[in-house]
Amino acid sequence: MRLSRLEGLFHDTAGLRRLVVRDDPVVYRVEEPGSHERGAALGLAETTISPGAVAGEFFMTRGHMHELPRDEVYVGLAGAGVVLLYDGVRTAAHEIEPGIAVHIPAGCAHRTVNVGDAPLRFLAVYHRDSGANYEWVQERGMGARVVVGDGEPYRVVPDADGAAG
Ligand code: M6P
Ligand code: ZN
Repeated sequence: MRLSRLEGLFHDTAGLRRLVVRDDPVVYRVEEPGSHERGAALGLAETTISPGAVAGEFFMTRGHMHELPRDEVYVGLAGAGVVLLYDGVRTAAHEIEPGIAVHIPAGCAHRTVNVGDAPLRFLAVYHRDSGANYEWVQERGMGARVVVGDGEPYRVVPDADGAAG
């Protein structure tokens, strides 16, 4: 997923466009080993998010809400990240790192953010019939943004409007 396809999700659209003009970096990749196994109820996806930021807002996935009430589990493989969960009212932020699992309850939109200076890799175990609603997040945001910290590794700041600035 190149940065140009994430326009509207980062707060600073002008800052995003400057990076896109320069080299349109790959923000993340998703590989789905065995995703076409016949009859499988569970799917596996491995996502790698590059280190980086747009005007101080760390690189992240698009984020989605499941179409059906389905939960999901992430397990950290490498690097340091934050998983944002948003039910439309409250945002929760869970750290993800190697060997740490994060449970995503049904009914929570989810987005993963790389807060480190190395690639963040994690495994997702999901119900193959979940479906992904990206418009839900595009319209509402995630209720919070993860930005470069002031003396801390990162800060989770409330996002009042959800939309790009
Ligand atoms: C995880 C899973 C995948 C998802 C990927 C990237 O691996 O949740 O289903 O595709 O993260 O997230 P998104 O689809 O929101 O860009
Ligand atoms: Zn999902």
